Amino acid sequence: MGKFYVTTPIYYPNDVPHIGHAYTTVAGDVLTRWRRMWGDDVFFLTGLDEHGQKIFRTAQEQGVEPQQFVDAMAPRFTSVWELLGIRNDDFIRTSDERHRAAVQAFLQAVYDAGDIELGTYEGLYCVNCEAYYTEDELHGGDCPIHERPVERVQEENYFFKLSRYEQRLLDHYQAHPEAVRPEIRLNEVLGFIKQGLADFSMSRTSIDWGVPLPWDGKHVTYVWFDALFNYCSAIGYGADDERFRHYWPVDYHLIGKDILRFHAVYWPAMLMAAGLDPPQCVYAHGFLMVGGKKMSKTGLTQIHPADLVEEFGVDGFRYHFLRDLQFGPDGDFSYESMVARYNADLANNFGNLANRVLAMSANYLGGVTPEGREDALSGPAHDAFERLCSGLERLDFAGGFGAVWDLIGATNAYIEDRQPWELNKAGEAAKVADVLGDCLEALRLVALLAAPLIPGAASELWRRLGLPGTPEDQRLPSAAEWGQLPGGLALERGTPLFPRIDT
Ligand code: ME8
Repeated sequence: MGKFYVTTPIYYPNDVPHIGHAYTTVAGDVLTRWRRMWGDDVFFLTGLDEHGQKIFRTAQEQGVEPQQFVDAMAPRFTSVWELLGIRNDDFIRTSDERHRAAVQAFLQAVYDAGDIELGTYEGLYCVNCEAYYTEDELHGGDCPIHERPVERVQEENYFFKLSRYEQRLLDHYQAHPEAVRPEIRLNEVLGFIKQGLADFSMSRTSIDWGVPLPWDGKHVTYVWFDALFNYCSAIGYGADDERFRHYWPVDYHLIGKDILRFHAVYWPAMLMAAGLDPPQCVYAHGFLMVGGKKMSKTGLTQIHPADLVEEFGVDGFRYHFLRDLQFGPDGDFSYESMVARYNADLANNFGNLANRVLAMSANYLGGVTPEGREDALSGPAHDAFERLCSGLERLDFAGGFGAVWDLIGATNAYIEDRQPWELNKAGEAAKVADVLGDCLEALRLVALLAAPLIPGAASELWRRLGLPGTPEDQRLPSAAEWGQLPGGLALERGTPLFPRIDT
């Protein structure tokens, strides 16, 4: 299998992560766990965007040096990712020396290509976005995203000649419409490019917290120009060419729709300027909303992952955000619906099925897997795998994993239909064993296929089925073929995998 390189945005460490950041990061983790099971050479990157005025000012307000400030914040991100079971392969920080060196090499390449020129900028700036706005983009004079006042700034800056890339970007998206997903976001990007692209300022002299321009040390690099390059510096640009060429171009940049323009307009043009390939896919998901507002660091609606994990567990957290919400559009977070879905899907459907099948196996089969099966569930199992594959191919996590829950539903219905307890009363021992053989094999497949989403419960179920290793050690697609649970394994009943939550 091939390489599979996936990134999340690198987050601003001006505050601790909330469930919005966790949303993108868990999605990347589920996708990359899935691809590891296919034997892909996966590289999953996340990290921190540490430069810029926002961080500089926050550090100043706290009376510490910016480096000291970001060094103290970094563990607050990594500890949340560890808590959520995120298996990132690297954690890049833009204040890392490796990043600074790579950005400087890249800047020099773009400068040498003639796409960076000196000029004067005057405009309106939102420090929270670290972005410029025009008068008509404002909402009542405020930043349209943060709803806070913008600042008028004037500076001598270097400019990136974005205007030269209008046609090349349009040609690129014409040839590769799959490079921005979902489609509605592609249309947004095309609309923006067609309005005409202005050159953008890519350096600052007002602060010195950033990467100095290699040819003019009075300037530091504009935070976005520096930040976007993390995707290349982390895989060895300028330091390990072979590794860089192996992973680049990236397979998926997972982002929120707030930073679509940076990723689908500025970034591909910057790459083209240095002779590098643009991303294969920028996937921009919608906003997590709380009480009708986008969850944000400046708002008062922040919810921290650890608070939800305490109540729902890591698997319950991961499940909710990727199964209950659609990955493309905006989605409302509500505690009530999180409890309802947890109880219905995890405690009842998943948990009860496991419990029921393992209990009957203990009672009727002496707690050992049978040799035979009816193979009545092989069709539904096959369907579940196919639909999961095609769902995850489109990053439709809700639909893809919905197929696994359909297999759970089909298994529960099969038990109701075959009534093993009646067969047992009637002394039909062979039939009981065959029916439970189907159910146990279905549980093996549920554990296998749900593993990227709920890795903890899936591997515990795997263990209780008497299987060695973990579901994620298995290779797809062969492990998903029906009928591989061996007879003679010792089963373990155990306590409920997802205890019900009473409110
Ligand atoms: O923009 N709903 O960092 P950031 C869904 N440093 N996703 C959300 C969200 C919400 N309510 N709130 C945040 C930056 N996110 C830059 C990125 S990349 C080179 C530089 C997620 O800390 C979503 O992925 O503001 C969004 O794009 C990102 O966090 C913004 O994080």
